[in-house]
Amino acid sequence: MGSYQPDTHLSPENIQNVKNAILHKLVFALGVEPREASKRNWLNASLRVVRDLSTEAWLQTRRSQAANTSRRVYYLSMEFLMGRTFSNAMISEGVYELIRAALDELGQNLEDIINEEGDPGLGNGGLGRLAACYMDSLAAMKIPAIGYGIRYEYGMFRQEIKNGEQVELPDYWLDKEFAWPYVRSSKRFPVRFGGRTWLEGKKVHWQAEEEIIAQAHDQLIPGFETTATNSLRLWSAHAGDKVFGLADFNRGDYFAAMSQQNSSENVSRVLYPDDSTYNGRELRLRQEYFLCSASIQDIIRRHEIESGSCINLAEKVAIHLNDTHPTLAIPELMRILIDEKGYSWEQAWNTTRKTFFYTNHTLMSEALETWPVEMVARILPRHLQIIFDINSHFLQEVREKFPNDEELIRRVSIIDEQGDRRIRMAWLAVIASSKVNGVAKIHSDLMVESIFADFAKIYPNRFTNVTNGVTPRRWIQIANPGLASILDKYIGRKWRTDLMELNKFNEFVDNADVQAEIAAVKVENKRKLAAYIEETQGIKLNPEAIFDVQIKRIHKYKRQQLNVLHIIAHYNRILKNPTANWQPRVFIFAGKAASAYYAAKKVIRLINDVAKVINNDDRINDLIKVIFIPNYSVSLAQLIIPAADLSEQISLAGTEASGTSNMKFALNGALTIGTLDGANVEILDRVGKENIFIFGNTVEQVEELRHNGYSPYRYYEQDAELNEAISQILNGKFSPEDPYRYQDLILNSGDYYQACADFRSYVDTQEKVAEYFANRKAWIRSAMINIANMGYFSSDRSVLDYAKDIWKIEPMSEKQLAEQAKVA
Ligand code: GL2
Repeated sequence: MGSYQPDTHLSPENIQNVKNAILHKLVFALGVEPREASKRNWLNASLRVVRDLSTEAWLQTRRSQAANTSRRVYYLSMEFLMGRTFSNAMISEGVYELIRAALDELGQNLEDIINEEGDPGLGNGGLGRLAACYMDSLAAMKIPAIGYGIRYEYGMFRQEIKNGEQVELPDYWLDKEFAWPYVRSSKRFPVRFGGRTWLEGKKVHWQAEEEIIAQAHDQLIPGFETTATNSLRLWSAHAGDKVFGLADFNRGDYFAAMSQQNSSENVSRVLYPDDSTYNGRELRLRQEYFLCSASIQDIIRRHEIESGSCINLAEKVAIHLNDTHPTLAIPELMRILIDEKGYSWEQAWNTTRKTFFYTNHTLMSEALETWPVEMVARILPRHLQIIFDINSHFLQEVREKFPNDEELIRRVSIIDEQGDRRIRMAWLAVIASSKVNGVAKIHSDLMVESIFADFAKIYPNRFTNVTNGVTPRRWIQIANPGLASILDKYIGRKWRTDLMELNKFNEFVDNADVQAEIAAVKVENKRKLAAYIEETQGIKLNPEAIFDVQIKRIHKYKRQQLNVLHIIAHYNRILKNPTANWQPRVFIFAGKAASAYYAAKKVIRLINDVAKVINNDDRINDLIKVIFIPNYSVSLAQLIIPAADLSEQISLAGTEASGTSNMKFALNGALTIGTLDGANVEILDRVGKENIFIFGNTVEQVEELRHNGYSPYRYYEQDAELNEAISQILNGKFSPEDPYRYQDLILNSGDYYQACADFRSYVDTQEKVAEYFANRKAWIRSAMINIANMGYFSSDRSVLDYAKDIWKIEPMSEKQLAEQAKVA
């Protein structure tokens, strides 16, 4: 194999070569004749061509990593929301225009082919998408990394809206051929469950009752314009021969035996559709262990090949836990080191402690994972013993540091002894990790003041912050090519891998010509979105209107209800004074509700009911449109975000750990209306208060209200507009066919997230938004200031922070990568 130096110039010869390569894949990899090929065939043939380039770079990267003494990070996550692969791979390899030209000559349109790709929903929302941005940035920044996750057969459900209500349909994404991953038939690991343990001398034996095979599927993660290429390894579950109920088989009961096989394979069947909430089902525990066990076995295997033994594991291996979901990796590593490699407890614990790192993504109590001791005893008996041992060593240490404080011991014990005994996974993750971080400054501060306050006393140096980021390749270059070319023209191309370069755009914010270009791209993006909405819903939108957008999971704490209350109040105002100089607005929503989350599903219905009434009210003269875009996904986000004027980030202060769409919107020139929550606070710091609309109570005010016994009725009684809007909902104005439909929303649910308390300030701030938008030049200037000052929110910066301050990993150099070019 030669060196990895593809010639990507747009010469006739190169175009011809790419054409030949695509045709070759079409015929010999897919077995399809060109004249019969479907769009999907063309997509898969082209994907294969790009994959060949990435594969060479990937093999070279692997040789460089093996030759290098550096540490590697393993990123364990139950969710990876990758989005489509094709565009990203083409821009990484620098062949976008070449492939476009080749396909063009083959009579195919690149955009059509790109849109043919599915969008695997192997994640719920922010947490899974963050993992995907980090995979992209780790490769671009040349940090040696491997992601580990589960290849769910069914991803996030497909959402349809029927009569205004969410309907969930299965998302069997594997039915569409997807030519990017490699199936690694030689990378298979047994994962065991159940059974019993016993002691023989000092050695513990575990006789499991069931064994499943974890099979690796690798996706290459090409770094942008670098040789560095990482991988994402996803596991699928297969019944090995050991799961066959032997007794049933011997009795000739093939069907009973096979149903056992099906139940084993359930482990990788479907993603749990819960976002920021915890759902303690046994299958989920099995999924979590499945990911952890397969990944830890693979990590140890690779390390032993590269280093000869396990001895220096902690020097070479950093394992990152994306939330507590993969925390069982801790007892799994302990088990292998002690039971299989013969380590003493102390040796194993020393290694483990130095190897793990943990990110906390939410403070909300309903998201904190705890597992019943009884369930873990049944499914993972050996791991339970190890967790008990870790706990007793830890409590011993605490007793020495803080004698005579049994209250403290009760609070920090990994085992919650109240009620049914439960294992607190976050405690285990904190105790076994060298560093624990939150995901935005305010969140990390609150984390050590609230849930981890006791641990911050015990381990003062353990806690830190790494503010989230997003990848500029996907979220500007691919999602918003118009903006990308303006940036290229005025500040050069380097922003793609050094987003702080955007600062240079500050020079142009008063330049009328550049303002006009930015305004034109925004309107163009709005037209594109409007065309999609007209095509899918038959509703025509005015591209001059304010596009006011809230797209994210539907959750009470994110307060879509507050947005709806404003829409209704705005509607009432227009009806009372129809001839005033109103700014036309389009309110756009998208997002899924967890299938068992009753209140969130009701909010979707409310949005659609309100939309029906307002969109069909002629008196409004199209001054308001309310749109719910079904089946939100990464691809839809790429279409919607560049078209937004106003970004709704209106969670109750103290509840949204960071948010990442807030970053994507601002980066694409939307102004934010938001609370002092999550990363909004840091966006404010960077864009300045003149260029963002902050409203609502602060964390301290929220706490105080709660402390004094919050009551929504006070606001309802005192604020006439709020009163009118809520009364209309409660009286069935928007659901005349079922007037009591919303009796249990808002007031009667206690308004835990204080929408009523923030209503006045929200509505007044929305009025300022409309006034400001009327002055289009000032608005565009603010949009440009947002773009120019968002450099900090690149996920490249985030992963470099992790590498330097947390994992202690040096990125590789182009030179190191080049040294391995001619080996193999
Ligand atoms: C989340 C947080 O809710 C969100 O604010 C944050 O941006 C992301 C990524 O850090 O993590 N936590 C969580 O459990 N989900 C999130 O999106 N699902």
